[in-house]
Amino acid sequence: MKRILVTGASGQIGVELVPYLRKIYGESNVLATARRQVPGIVSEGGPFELLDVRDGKAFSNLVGSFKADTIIHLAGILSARAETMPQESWEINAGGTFVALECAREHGAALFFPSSIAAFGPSTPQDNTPQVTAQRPTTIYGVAKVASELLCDYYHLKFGVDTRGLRFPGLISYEALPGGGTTDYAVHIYYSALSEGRYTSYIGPGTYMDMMYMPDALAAVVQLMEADPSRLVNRNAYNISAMSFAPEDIAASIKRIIPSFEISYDVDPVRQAIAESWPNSLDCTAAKEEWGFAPEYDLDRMTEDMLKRLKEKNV
Ligand code: AKB
Repeated sequence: MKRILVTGASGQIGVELVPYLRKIYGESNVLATARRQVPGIVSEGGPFELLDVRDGKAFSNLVGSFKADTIIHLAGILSARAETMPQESWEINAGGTFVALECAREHGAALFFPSSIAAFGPSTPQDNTPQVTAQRPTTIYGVAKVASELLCDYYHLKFGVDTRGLRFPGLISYEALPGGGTTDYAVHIYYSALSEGRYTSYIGPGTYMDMMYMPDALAAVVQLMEADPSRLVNRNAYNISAMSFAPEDIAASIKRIIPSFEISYDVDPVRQAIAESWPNSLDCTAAKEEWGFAPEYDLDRMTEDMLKRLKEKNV
């Protein structure tokens, strides 16, 4: 990667990935794009352009004028929000990926695609979910992720586009809040622990989902995109996860630092049903063997860092 165009730069991943990439590849070599204005950390540190990923002409013009050799395609609507607007979510999530792939093909660029644990569904084995297994999701977000994984494979096979992807678990970060996801509770809980000393979870006890701290996710994107292509068998997309926990586990981890912290439950049936349709824990062997995936943060280490960083931000 030398000249990188990032879509969805205003989202939870983009807000941190853009500065991370700029540190590695140089400020002027990373073009951040988003549908709306982005926080200063993104817009002031290097080039920024407004872009709706459904607009193929504008997208292609930007890839061409910036001479991008890599597209990091993050733009998308998260799972719970997507259920409230399935048609538009399909256009942005699946349609936007198709446009991004066409731009990659036209300009000879590589493409990174963020798939998700949402690409699995109720008929998938839930524990130690294999890399290659049944993928019949029951959300529009998941359906678009599976379609996009397949499109990425197709563009690689048919046109030789260097497509690579990760199935992200829930991502936890202190820089930007996620919006409209099912795993968002695992971010909100830290904010509430500091501001109110308690948290009411919309996900019920005993509901396990894969998770990862943002620094490990950022490192994984660069590691995968820099990996030797001859070692990449699975490409679209690799299972990755750093931990699997239920709400009571993250609450116990917070209690180690804030002993008075209390969790209660007011389960949201929509997000609970989505969570139950996703795996409990992924098998990440392919990512480890094919490009050396090695996350550093477990639950307690992440909790310590999250609470420290949020305190520094006066949350
Ligand atoms: C969501 O909850 O929608 C996302 C995801 C797991 O893809 N965080």
